[in-house]
Amino acid sequence: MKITEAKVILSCPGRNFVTLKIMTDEGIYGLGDATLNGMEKAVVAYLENYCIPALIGKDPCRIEDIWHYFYRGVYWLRGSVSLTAISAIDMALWDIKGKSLNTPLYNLLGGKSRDRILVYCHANGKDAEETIDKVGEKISKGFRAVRVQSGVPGIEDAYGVPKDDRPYEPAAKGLAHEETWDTTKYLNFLPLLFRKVRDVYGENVHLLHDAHHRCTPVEGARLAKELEPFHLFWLEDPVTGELQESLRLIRHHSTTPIAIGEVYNTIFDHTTLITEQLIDYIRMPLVHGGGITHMLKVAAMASVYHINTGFHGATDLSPVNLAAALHFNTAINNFGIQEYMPHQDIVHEVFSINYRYDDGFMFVDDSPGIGVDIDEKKAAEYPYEMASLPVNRKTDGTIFYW
Ligand code: CS2
Ligand code: MG
Repeated sequence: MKITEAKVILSCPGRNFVTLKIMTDEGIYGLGDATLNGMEKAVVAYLENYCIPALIGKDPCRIEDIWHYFYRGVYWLRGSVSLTAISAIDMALWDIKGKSLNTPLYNLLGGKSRDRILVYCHANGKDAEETIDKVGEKISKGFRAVRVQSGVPGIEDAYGVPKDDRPYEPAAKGLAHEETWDTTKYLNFLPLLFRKVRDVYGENVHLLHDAHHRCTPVEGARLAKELEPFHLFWLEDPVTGELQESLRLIRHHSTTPIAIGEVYNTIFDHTTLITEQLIDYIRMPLVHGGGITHMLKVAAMASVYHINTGFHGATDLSPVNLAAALHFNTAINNFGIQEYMPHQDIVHEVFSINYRYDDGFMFVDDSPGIGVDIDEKKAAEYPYEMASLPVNRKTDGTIFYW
């Protein structure tokens, strides 16, 4: 089999998505998610100008070799843009392989280790009261695990809380708008919030929280310690993961499970975290983490250190990524949990999906390959609209992590 053509489909059904389509001389094609929220056109440019010309003529069955061609074969290693492009190529090649063998992707990864995938949803409100109500709404919909984010008194822009009733989408049209942040107010508020949530709903629901890179190591250690009595399923991104050893301080002070890595893009971002068991869940998703080929290696290394997966699954990762993630989660032993933010209905005008949610779990069907398709004609009806993630400043004006 030979790759004869490949194209990038950039479409904006409610938000921007980048999809790579690789075609072969046997009429089989594969899809890969190449979406990088707020940087979409950088990935498009890299794929169109550098990757696709090099793909033409290659044998799509040589997945491992092609992965290394675009990783080790490229002098300038790593980075979100290049790894998102490699991830899309890898997903598309696995999709082709599954279709050519007429078998679902999970069968190529060792077959089923489970029949249903535990997911967590988002509950967020402008204040503690509204957030607590939202948690109850999600529990009533069968969710066993709920991520709890809330507005914080005295902070204008808390992460993860939409400003209106529309679904939460952090990237706003045009250039980045600026937000302000106050860690002290956040740290003083959060334990009170989780005390209230546990008082109302008890211990029989998994609670998660995303600190979204907003603490210093000692602040992260304080937060993890003060949340210990509320038995979180995980505290996510307590600190920025750039300095892996900064997680040692948090680990030293708390047994609150830690999840990190949605902004990572290779196994090398994790080596200290894994070998020193500084984390409990790996968040790096297929679309930004080198695809199936690389994530198999990351998951295998993590399994030796009792670390499970917990894939990022926000709505700025496309249905192609979500379906591939569900296959991956179906097959590997050290699966932890999958983030599930349902895409808006308009997205399903462009992408036909092969997965469903039911009573706290997700299920992917037995369609060959990944199992998602894209309607290119429909995709063309939603042209790209530039959108940017916010830029964050502390209240004194200092640029900070968003
Ligand atoms: C968040 C994301 O889902 C999460 O855990 O960290 O919503 C993240 O803010 C967005 O994916 C950024 O595009
Ligand atoms: Mg996150």
